[in-house]
Parts: sequence; structure tokens; C-alpha cells
Amino acid sequence: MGFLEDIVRLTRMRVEAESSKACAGDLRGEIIRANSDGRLGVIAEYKRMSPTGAVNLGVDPWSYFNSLRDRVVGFSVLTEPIFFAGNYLFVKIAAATGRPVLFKDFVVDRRQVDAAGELGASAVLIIYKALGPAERGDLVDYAGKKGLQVLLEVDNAADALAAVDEFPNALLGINSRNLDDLSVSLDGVVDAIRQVRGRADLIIAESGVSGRGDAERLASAGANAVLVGTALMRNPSLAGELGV
Ligand code: IGP
Repeated sequence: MGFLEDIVRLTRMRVEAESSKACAGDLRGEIIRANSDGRLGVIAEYKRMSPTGAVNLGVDPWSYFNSLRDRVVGFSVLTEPIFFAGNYLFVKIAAATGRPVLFKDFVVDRRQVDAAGELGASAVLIIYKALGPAERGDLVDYAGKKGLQVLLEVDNAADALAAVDEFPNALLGINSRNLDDLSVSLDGVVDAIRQVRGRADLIIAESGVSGRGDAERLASAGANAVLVGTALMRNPSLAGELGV
């Protein structure tokens, strides 16, 4: 297929997506359902670029979401435009699959929560240490009022324990990537999961998962789901082996 034919086809789909209606799912419910079938939940992230240097600009969102829709409990969609080449449109495209969508931005303002709801997301990411206690409390409450689930993200065991006490109803995301220096440690997540399991509602291990071995390790530590970006952007068929 030539370039023009290809881009005209994608443009027709884009115009359709731009005017599509919101369609929220239940991320928490889907993770529970996967676990009760004995599977680890897989959340596939659409991430076109990242500050660590991974570049996947050529992956078209329709192919990505449609090829993965039956193998995941939901999608995570980066909307931050500068460092991650994200876009609100991608949330709509993901929501059109009918799977739950996590709106993944650096949420600092209620207006982003409003946007997430309007775009059809079912959950928003809130990064625990990016905000002060009053501000994160306000945003978590506000998301709840808007009918959105919250994935509260931490990157160390101490914050994981504090976050669970503060927000027992949120989904707890434990990131193997330290958000200050961007280094990755799966050992660190395994340790944090062990400390917090039993106290947290559901635990999602984020970042640095590159294959079945990593997924198995995180599942046996106590993760209910893994959130995987780079590895799936490079090879969506990997999803089949992650839901251990
Ligand atoms: C995905 P990875 O290593 O599979 O590409 O990571 C996801 O966890 C990562 O993109 C992420 C992220 C974030 C991005 C986790 N928390 C917060 C932006 C903001």
C-alpha cells in the first residue's frame, strides 16, 4: 500500500475517532476477573516516546489497540505531549475498543480529570510524590466524584505503605522506574510488593517488564497486574505470554 492510501485510511479513522462518544470500562473489575481465572492482568500502554530514549512513533494506535484488545485487562494511554508524544485522541481510540482505559498524564489539575472523563477513560493516574498531600487528596476525591478510578503510583516501599493508608480504595501502582533519575529496579518493586501486599486492594507493577520471566516474578511476589509499554510497543504479540 502506498503512503497516500495509507494516510487517507488512517485519516478517515481519525476523524471518526475525534467525534466518537465516551465509553468507560471498569479497570478494577477486569483485573479481578483475570485474577479469578488464575491469570495476571496485563495493561498494555501506548507510549510513542519516552525520556529514556525509547522511540516508537510509527506504531499506529488502531493496529496496536485492536491487536491487543482480547489479551489485556485494559490500556494505559500516555497523553503528555512533549516528552511522551502523547495526545488526547489516543484515549478515544483506545476507549473505542470497549476495554477500560487509564488516562496517563502528570495530573496536577482538576481540568485534566474532567478531560479524562470526557474522553472515555475509566481511570486516571495520580503520581503520589508529584503532589503535596492536600493537592493529591483533592484530585483523588475529585476523580472519585467524576466516576473515575484512581491508579495511585509510587516508586518505593515507604510511599507504597503511606499511600495505602491514605487512599485504601485506589489501585496501587508500584513503578520499577524511579521517577527522579529514571533508573529501573525490578528487585525494588518485588520488595515493595511484598511489604504492602495484604494491605493494598490491588497492586499493579509498572515498567521494566520485558517477558514472561519478569511477569512470573511479579505475579508470585503478589502483583495483580503488570503495566507494560515499551516491550509491547515493539512486539504486541508478547502479550500472549505475559498473562501468566
Ligand atoms: C511502562 P515500560 O518500561 O514498560 O515502557 O513502562 C510504564 O510503566 C511507564 O511508561 C510509566 C510512566 C509513568 C510514564 C510508569 N509510570 C508515569 C509516564 C508517567
